[in-house]
Amino acid sequence: RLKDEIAEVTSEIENLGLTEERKSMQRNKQMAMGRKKFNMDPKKGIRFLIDSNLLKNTSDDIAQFLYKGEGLNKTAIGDYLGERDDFNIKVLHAFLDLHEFTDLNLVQALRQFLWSFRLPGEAQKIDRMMEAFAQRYCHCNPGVFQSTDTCYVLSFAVIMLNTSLHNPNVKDKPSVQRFTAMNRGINDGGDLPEELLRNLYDSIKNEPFKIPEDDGNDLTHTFFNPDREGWLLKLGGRVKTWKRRWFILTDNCLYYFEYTTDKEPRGIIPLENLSIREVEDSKKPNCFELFIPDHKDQVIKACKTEADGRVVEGNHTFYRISAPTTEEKDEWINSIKAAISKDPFYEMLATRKKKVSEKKTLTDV
Ligand code: 4IP
Repeated sequence: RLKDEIAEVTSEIENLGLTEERKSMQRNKQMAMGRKKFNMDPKKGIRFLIDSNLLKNTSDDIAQFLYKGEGLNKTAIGDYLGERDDFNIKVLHAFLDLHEFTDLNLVQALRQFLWSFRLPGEAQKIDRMMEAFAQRYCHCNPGVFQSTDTCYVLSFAVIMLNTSLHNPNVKDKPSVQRFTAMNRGINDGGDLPEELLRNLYDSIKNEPFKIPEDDGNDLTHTFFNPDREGWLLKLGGRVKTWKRRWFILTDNCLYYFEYTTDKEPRGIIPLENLSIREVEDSKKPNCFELFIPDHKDQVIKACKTEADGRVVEGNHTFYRISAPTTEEKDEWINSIKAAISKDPFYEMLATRKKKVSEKKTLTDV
């Protein structure tokens, strides 16, 4: 009987081990799925991991997950940390608390920070992230700068210096003298020690910043082309279906993607000759429209990808787009307006036109 009992207990223990093993396999599977989802759409991925009890719904836990970054795409991390939601901002700060900057100079700290995710392209996101960075740096190194603003301004100066020194398109390379002169008076009116600036300059000159997933759309690009990106709903051209798409505004074009990490856009809308206006839609809130002024039936020059992968011309006489909130609608409208009027060709033409009209009035006189 004893033998039987021992056999029974042994098999029970073995089974227990098996179910534990199965459970952990199941967890790993769920985790891998969560990471995949996160890389395609960070918010959905986090939601999934929380719902599967693999992540606690606290800013600290999520920050840890992003900081470890195992299997996570750094563009997706940057996208999540850059969001303007109060909760995301809390995660951003918790994420920075995990960075240890004590006794690092600003360049060393920036190297660490800029390697932990990929900075998004949108100016406001960059602003929030660099502000959080400056706060953390000053907290770890009290007394180095008069204020976090000084740290913020100098961080940008250093990133710009990196671009100027290492981007082959920038012909005029600043000297250390120019760099120190450019940063005069930034320490709340006073000067920073020359040695500090010289060290930062040398460090950048000797070794450029390493940018994660450098696909040509790096910091250099980011800082010369501040733009906007985010989820929007777009109405179809011939078939009027609303699709959630990830939009990126850059180089005077609007690109839309199915997922944040897609390399190929589903569509490209050059903004040249287009105008933008707010519109009411009976089905969707916060709408705006891109259209050709005075040519309401003309098809807008744009390209799109068909279901079978072919790239063809678009069919839109207008692009109707819905933003998630009124604020985002206003921000998109402003950014697109700025992008349209910032077109260098437009500017050139406008100056010429002005010159011509001035000359014209002179001859008229
Ligand atoms: C499609 O509807 C999508 O809305 C497309 O958007 C849109 O292309 C198509 O417009 C529209 O027919 P279904 O998927 O329901 O068929 P997306 O490409 O973002 O998926 P656009 O030009 O808006 O990209 P037409 O014009 O091809 O019908």
